[in-house]
Formats: sequence, structure tokens, C-alpha cells
Amino acid sequence: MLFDGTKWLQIVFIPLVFSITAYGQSCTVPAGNRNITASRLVMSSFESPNYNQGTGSYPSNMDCGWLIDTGDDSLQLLLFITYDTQCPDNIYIYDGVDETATVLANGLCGKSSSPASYSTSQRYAYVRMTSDSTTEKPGFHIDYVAANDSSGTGCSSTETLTATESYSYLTTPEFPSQYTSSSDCRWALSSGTGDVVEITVIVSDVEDDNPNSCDYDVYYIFDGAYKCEHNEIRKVCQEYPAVLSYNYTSNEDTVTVTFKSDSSVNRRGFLLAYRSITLPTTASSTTESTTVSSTYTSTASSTSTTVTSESTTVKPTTSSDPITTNRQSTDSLTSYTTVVCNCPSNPPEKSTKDRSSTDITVSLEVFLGAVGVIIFIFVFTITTAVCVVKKKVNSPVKKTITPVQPFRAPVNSIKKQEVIVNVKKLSKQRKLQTQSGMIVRQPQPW
Ligand SMILES: [Ca+2]
Ligand SMILES: [Ca+2]
Repeated sequence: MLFDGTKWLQIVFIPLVFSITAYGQSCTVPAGNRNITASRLVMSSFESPNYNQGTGSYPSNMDCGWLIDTGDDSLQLLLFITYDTQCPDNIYIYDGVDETATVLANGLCGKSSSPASYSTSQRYAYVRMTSDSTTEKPGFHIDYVAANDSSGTGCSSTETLTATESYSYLTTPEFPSQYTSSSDCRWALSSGTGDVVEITVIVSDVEDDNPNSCDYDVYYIFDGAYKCEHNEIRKVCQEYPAVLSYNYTSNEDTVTVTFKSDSSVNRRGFLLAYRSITLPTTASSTTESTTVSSTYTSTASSTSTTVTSESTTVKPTTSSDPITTNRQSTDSLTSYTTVVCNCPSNPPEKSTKDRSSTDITVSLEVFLGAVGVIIFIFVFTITTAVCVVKKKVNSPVKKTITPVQPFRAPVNSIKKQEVIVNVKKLSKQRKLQTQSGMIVRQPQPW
């Protein structure tokens, strides 16, 4: 049998060409840049070719694949993707090392209104994007971080966690999956040595709500082992990426973190790292502060002392540190450092004695207030009465006088009465004259 070179070429090269095309040979991104390791401490990102902060355009006929690895079997991945493509230029995300794994996003295209989030069940994620021959758009931007559920037992009862010089992590329950409905969690991150605690919040993704009320889901951070308004560091109820990474160094040796969720709409929650920091206490340390410094008020001792330390003591150790670049201004946070917190974690019940004295004080205040009101009403009444009397006396009396009409009997009645009287008089006179023999004269007309 003769050697058929053409046939062997077909057998060897056709599958090879197909394989290279399927795994992204038509990708302009070097293979080395498509193998990515995720950090647990820092949210990192990568983009499709020529993304250019959402203003560029990806190549046509593209087929690129990126493999993300946490580097640790105990850590999964959390991804937030923002995209803008022309369908059917599609983006795929797999829960594994290649396209044979479970698909998490099966052909994203068009434009995302807000970042979409995906989490893996193991250490790898494979992201692939393809484009056709016409009409290119910006592509995608992916933020990613390595994480696992580090909520401990804080969602069943308050959990105290020890902050050491190395980073430890705290998350909402089920992280990097969505948090559990109706969660009610509380953790105390304490150095236990008097050293202060530094926290770095890497991910914040909570159901959106009015930041003043935060009625749905919310996490709080407090400077101290108690919850008071004056030691509240942050109160967050916004979706990613409204609150980017930030860090804070406490005044006290404990930081309290709480989280609550309602019965619907769950998101990823938070991921934070914490560690203890020993602040310099000598005067010489104060003079060592450099360009950027943070001010702390140490309340570990009975007397509050303010010291200034180098900014390097509060920054993550990573040299290329996006926390520093992405974090929000800490000016507003720094203002908290001037507050001396005296609110106890669980205010003790007042003793009978204290309660009695307080009640007496309150009663006395109420009594004095009532007396004041009565005096005021009395004075007001008297003054008003006096004014009314004076006004009546001084003002001219205006009366409507009805002239009294003298009684006048009707003329006819008078005349009748006079006639009757005169007749009676005459009759009497005549009778007397007759009795005395006098001449009776005729009465004169009247
Ligand atoms: Ca296209
Ligand atoms: Ca909710």
C-alpha cells in the first residue's frame, strides 16, 4: 500500500485548524493575557479588545476566550459584567474551564442597563466572546473577585471574630451567591489587644433603596462594640457599583458589622477584609507621617489621645492596589475619628435609685411647668378684665333714648268725665238749694 500524503494531511491538519479556530485563534488578545488569576482582597477587571472605557469597538470576526482562576479550590468567583454589543456578537460565561462546563450566561448581547452578576460553584470561570463580520461596538467590561461564604455563625447569633495582623474575611451569608432572605446578622471584629481594626470593603451589592431609610436590605459598620448613631461608619443599601471599595481604620479595638435583609429581592451582599493594626504611640512616630496621613483617636486608654500614623499602615499590601484608586473619599469617614463614643453595647437597666431620682426630676419639671402655665393664665385673665372695664368706663355711652310720651286721655273721654262731674255738681247744688228754698237757676252752658 502506497503512502497517501494528501489523505494524511487531511487527517492531521483539518481537525487542528478547526480546534485552533474554536479556541480563539481569531483573537487579538495574547493567550497570556487571557489566563487570569483572581484576588480575594482586590476587585480586578478585564475587558474585550479595544473597549477603551466603553468608547471603542471590538474587532470583527473575533472569537476570544478568557480563563479566570481563583488559584484556590476553596474560593469561587464573583463577576460583574457591563456590555454593549451588536447582536449576534455574543458573550458566554461558563462555570468551569471551557465551553463544556455549565453555562452561566448563554449569549449576552445588546446593551446592559446595569452590571449583571454571576458566581461560580468552583474556582474557574471561562468567558468567551464572538463577533461577526459587520458592525462592532465597545464590547464588555468585567469586574471579578475570588471569594467564599465567610459569614460564620453571625446570622444565628452575634459572632465575635478575632482580627489579627493578617487579613481575614467577612461576607453576607451564601456569598458569592445571593444572600439569604430575612437575614439578621451581627459580627464583632475585635483585635482583643487594644489594637485598632482596619476594614476594607471590597464588594457592596445590596438591594437598592432610599439611602436615608434603607428599609429593605442594609449593612452597617460601627466603630466600637456597640451600635449608636454617633459611631456609625457606613450604612449601605445600594446595588453594585454605587458604593465602590473603601477602607476604614477604627478608633477602638472592635468594629461591629450588622446585616439585615427582607423577604424578597436578594443580591450579592458584601465582602470585606479586616485585620488589626498596632498604632505608633511615640512622639517620633507622629513626625514620620508623610504625604497622605490618617488621623485616629485612640480610646483604648481612659484618656483619649490623637496620633497620626503613616498612610501605609492602612493601605492594603498589594502594590497595584485598585482599592486605593477606586475607593470613595474617606474625608467624611475621617470626621468620625473625632467623636468619642460612650454608648454601651447594651445599655444597662436603670437601677431603682436612678429611676426614682430621674422620675422626681421629671415630676418637678412638670410641676413647675404647670405652675407657670396657671400663673400666666391668671395674669392674662386679670389683665384682660381690667382692660375691658377701663374701656367701658372711658368710652361714651351710646344709648338710644326713646322719648317718653305723656299720657293724654282722649279728648272725648275727658269731656265725658267733665260732663259727668259737672252734672253731679249741679245736681247736688240744686238739691241743696231746694232744701234751703233758694231759687234754682238753670245751669249755664259750658
Ligand atoms: Ca457585529
Ligand atoms: Ca431584599
